[in-house]
Parts: sequence; C-alpha cells; structure tokens
Amino acid sequence: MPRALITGITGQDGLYLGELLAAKGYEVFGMLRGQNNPKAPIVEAAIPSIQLLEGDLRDLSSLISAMEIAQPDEVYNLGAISFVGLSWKLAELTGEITGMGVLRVLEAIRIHTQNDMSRVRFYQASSSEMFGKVRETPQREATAFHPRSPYGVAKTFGHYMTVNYRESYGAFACSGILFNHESPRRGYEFVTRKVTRGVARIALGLQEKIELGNLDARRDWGFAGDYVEAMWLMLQQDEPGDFVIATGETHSIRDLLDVAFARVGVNDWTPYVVQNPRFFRPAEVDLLIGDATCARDKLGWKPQVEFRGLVEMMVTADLEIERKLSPQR
Ligand code: F7E
Repeated sequence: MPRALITGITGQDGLYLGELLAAKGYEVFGMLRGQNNPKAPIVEAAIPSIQLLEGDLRDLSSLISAMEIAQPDEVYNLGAISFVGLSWKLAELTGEITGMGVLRVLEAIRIHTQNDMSRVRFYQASSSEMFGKVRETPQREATAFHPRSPYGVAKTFGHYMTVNYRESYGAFACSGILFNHESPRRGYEFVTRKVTRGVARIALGLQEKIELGNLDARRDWGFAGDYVEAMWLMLQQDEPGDFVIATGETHSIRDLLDVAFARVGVNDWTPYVVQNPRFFRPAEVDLLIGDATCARDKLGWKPQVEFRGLVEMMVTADLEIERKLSPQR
C-alpha cells in the first residue's frame, strides 16, 4: 500500500487529493496545525481512513517527525497562506509559510532520507501568480516569472527551491504551476465562492448585495477535483518535471456574475452588485491564461469540468448549504 503525506489537508485541494489517494488505495497522512484543530472533523468526515498528524510549516523538527511517522512514498506540499489579497497585510508571515515552508519540507525529506531524496517523491503546489506581470500569453512552463504580490513572490521562492533540490540532490521533486481552481469547497474569501454564496443568499432573500472589487479582472478558472488528479499524475512519471495546469480559457468577474445569477433566473445582476475599493488590490496580475499542452502530452491530463458547469455546480451547492442553514426559506 503506497503511503502519502499531505500538508494543507484542511484546504480545498487537500480534501480532494486525500479522497483521490484514499480511493486509489493509499494510506493517507494529513498534516494539521495545532491540537484540536476545528477543521479536523471535516477532514475525517471526507476521508474516513485519514491519519492526522500535528505539524507546522514554520517548524522543521515537526516536519521531520511527520516524515518519521508517515514514512511516505509521496509528499504533497499544499499548505500555504493562499489568499493573495491578504498577503500584502501579512507579507512576512506569507514569506515564512508559503515560501520558507517549502524549503523546510524539502529539508525534512533530505534529513529523513539521509540525502537519498529520490526515495520520496515530492509535489510542490506552485501557482500562476508567479507569472504576475506576464511576459507572454498564454503562459507555459518556460515563461519567465514576474510575481505581483507577496504571495506570488513566496510561491516563486518555493518553486525555485523545488527545482534546486531536484538539481542539487536528485530529488524526485515536481512543481505544479496551477491556475485558479475552484469548487463548492473553496473558501468564502475567494471571488468565485463569494459570488456563488452571495447569489444563493440573494435568491433565498438572506442578503441584498454582493460587494466586490475589480469586475474586469480575468482568470483561467478550472475545477479543483480535476487539478488534484494532475498532481498525482506528476508523481507517477519516470522523470520529475514542472507542469502548467490550466483550462486555456479566460473569463472576467462579469462573466462569473452572468453565469451565477442566470442559475437563479436573474438576467440583470447590476442592482445586486456594488463595487467597494476595499476589495481592489495594490497591484493586479495581467491576463493569466495557461497553456497546459505539456500536461496533456506527457501526463495525459485534461480538464473535465468547464467554466459554466463549474459555476453552476457551486451555486447549486451553495443553495443547498444556505437552505440547510435557514430552513424557514
Ligand atoms: O481573486 C478579483 C481579484 O481571490 C481573483 C488563489 O487560489 O488563485 C487564487 O488567487 C480575482 C482577482 O483568487 C473581488 O482582484 C474582484 O483579480 O479569487 P481570488 P486569486 O487572487 O486569483 C491563484 C492561482 C492562487 O495560487 C491563489 O492561492 O478576482 N476580485 N473582486 C476579487 N477577489 C476577491 N477575493 N474578492 C473580491 O471581492
């Protein structure tokens, strides 16, 4: 039975990946921060066979202990402060966890394997935010980086550390450069979920308006369930490598609003949406569109859920959640 250790198990991707690996027959270990983490029951409900370990990306010795307990064949580093908007306010902490955390996980593997790093396969959750002020469109593995947020800078550090450990120690280390990926499990602070939850609540008479920032921002949005499959595929190859994972399509926040409101029968959403400068960012990334040709050719990966299906899935799930929370509606 292969063994996998996942950091960031409580996040959207951690849950989908844990479910995928458990279904494939893996023994799955999830790393959690702090005792009595309130998200532990959610993880245990989604992945009943999960074994939870305590550890912190700021603490190398806790990572070494996690390696010793889990004895993993594969390590997936999904743990991070992942909200870009917050990273300007928590720049130092973002660097510490999202950036230095990657180095600590790599060091923990190096120490645990006594420098024979190829024994443990490593996946780093890199991000399209590394492209930032883009040098070419669409973006591919060879596109130069120009991050535009403390989050993007920290992810770029983690990406290059992953490449560096591959080149220095022969680590089987892969970096997945993932474009935005969403689902009904997305956190409420991200724009897709903020919109789909807001639409559900407006349809049920629980909320009047959604406050948003830049409506002209565009993203390449895919379904998180598809993207974790790509993470696993990267670690099953003969050689490690870096892969862009994306749909190759771009949509604006306005497109997102069109599809989400149409799902509840509203064609003109303008009365329900207000812009608030609070949600604008000090610097925006340019047009992010990924070219996932390498993933298609080498991994045989392609996205299954397209934009409209994704947004409708999220609104449907939020209607159900909000109805349960307010049964009188
Ligand atoms: O913003 C605009 C905002 O916060 C998307 C993370 O998973 O993907 C994610 O990062 C866009 C931005 O995601 C609001 O300005 C407008 O242009 O949903 P988001 P993100 O920053 O793209 C990458 C690949 C990651 O790696 C990250 O970890 O939407 N926007 N109005 C808004 N965004 C938010 N959050 N809230 C608004 O009210």
